[in-house]
Amino acid sequence: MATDLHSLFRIPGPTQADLDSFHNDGYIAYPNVFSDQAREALIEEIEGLDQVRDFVQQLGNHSDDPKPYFIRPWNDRGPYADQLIDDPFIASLLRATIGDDYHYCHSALNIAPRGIGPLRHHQDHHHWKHANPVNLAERDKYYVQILYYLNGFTLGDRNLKVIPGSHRVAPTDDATPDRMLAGEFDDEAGRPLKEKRLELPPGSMVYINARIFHGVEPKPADSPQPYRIFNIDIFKEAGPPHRYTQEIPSEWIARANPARRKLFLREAYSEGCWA
Ligand SMILES: O=C(O)CCC(=O)C(=O)O
Ligand SMILES: [Fe+2]
Repeated sequence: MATDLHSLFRIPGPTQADLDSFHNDGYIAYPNVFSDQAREALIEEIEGLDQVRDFVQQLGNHSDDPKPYFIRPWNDRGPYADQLIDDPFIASLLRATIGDDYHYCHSALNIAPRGIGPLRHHQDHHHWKHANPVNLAERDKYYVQILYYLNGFTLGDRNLKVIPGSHRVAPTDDATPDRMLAGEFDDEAGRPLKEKRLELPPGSMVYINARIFHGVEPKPADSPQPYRIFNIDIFKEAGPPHRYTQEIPSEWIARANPARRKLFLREAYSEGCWA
C-alpha cells in the first residue's frame, strides 16, 4: 500500500522562520501546503470510508441536534493518509523540532457538520494534568500535534484559534485561558498574550506544541461548507505513554520499514500504566 508521490506536500521542510514561529509562538501555520493532487486524493480517500459516507448521508436528518463524526485512534487509513505518518516533510519537521528520538502517539479523524458548537481553549499535553512521578518527569518533553485541514475553514466558521506564546507559561492551576487573556501571565510569557483566530484555505496544516492553548469556534447552521474535515497525527518525544498513545495494528508493524518501525515500537497507554 503506497502512493506514487514522493511527498504529499509542496515544500521539503521547515525554514528557520517556521522554527522560530514554533519556538516563540508555539505553532506553525502552513496554508495550502498539500499539493493539489494529494489534497484531492486525501479528501476522496476519507469521504470514501464507509462510516464517513454513512455519516454524510444522514447529515440532513439531525440538523436540530448536530453531532460530529469522531474516531480515535483513526486506523482505517488508505495509502495517502498512511503516508502522512512518515512523509519526508513531516519527518523533517519532527526532526527539526523534537530531534531524532520521537514516536508516533496516536491519531483521530473528526468531521464537523453545520450547527456544531465550539471547543473552548485547552491544552493537550496530558502529563500536566496528572501528578504521578512519571508525569512530572515527562512534563517538559515535546508532544506535537499535526492538525490537517483538508477542506480548510474561514473566520467564524469552525476556525481554529490559538494564544501564541501560551506554551511558555508553566502549567499550574492558575494558568487558565481567561487569566492569560486578562494579561496576568504576560510577564512570564515575555509578551502580551492575545487570542489569534486563524483562517486557512483547503489543503492546510497547523503544527503545534500541545502546550499552547487553542480552541475552535462553532460552525454556523448556514455555513456554506457542509462539513469541515479534520484529521490529526500526534507525535511524542520518546518516553512513557501519554493518555491516548495508541496500540499499533500488528499489520502496520509487519509492513513497516525500519525507520517507520522505530516510530511504532513504544508502549501504548493502558489503565494504570503511570501508577
Ligand atoms: O478541531 C480542531 O480544529 C482542533 C481540535 C483540537 O483542539 C484537538 O484535536 O486537539
Ligand atoms: Fe486540542
